[in-house]
Amino acid sequence: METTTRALVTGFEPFGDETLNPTAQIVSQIAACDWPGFDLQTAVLPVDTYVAPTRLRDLLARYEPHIVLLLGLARGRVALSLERVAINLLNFAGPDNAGNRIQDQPVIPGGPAAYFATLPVREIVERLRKEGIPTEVSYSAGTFLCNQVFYTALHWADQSRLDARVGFLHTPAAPAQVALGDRLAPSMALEMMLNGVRRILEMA
Ligand code: PCA
Repeated sequence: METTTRALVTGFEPFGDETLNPTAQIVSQIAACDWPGFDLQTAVLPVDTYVAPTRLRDLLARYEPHIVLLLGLARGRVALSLERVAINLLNFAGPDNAGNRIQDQPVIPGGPAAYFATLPVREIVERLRKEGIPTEVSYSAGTFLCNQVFYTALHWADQSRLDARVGFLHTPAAPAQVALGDRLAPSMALEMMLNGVRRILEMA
């Protein structure tokens, strides 16, 4: 019998003073690829602390994915960073795109302090590095939108008992966004980031 793996991959729109978000580009390229054996859904989430989790919960409820891979930009990271843990804390350094500033609030009131990623993080990171893609395990997804949607998805997986594999990948900036801007930062070619995401989905 043929089995299909339902996978949800999300990225984010640009935020703060970023002119682009490579994760939105990765998601649109992933959506355009052929995925034999996968039923793949993609979305680009708004950087809005109220709208993003609502949109994500809708997608999760509608598709009941087996794999959830959330992507976000983390300018300054030197490699693809696969996050190990999501914490139940929102504490923004600046406003989100709707102007919301949140300090010391839980993602889910009454939820556990943290959830661990349910992807095989260590194995994936080691494999990607062997394949020539700079990748690291990260132990903090921050306290902004990325951590918020990661926690939201892990909470959903825990509550729904669907045994979904949920992970979050932070990416460095794309070369174009640092080359043309005033602030230099490490960057990675979009093509390589795309390959990394593809391999993570295959391994998940
Ligand atoms: N990165 C931000 C939110 C959106 C994004 O791409 C973060 O790391 O929280």
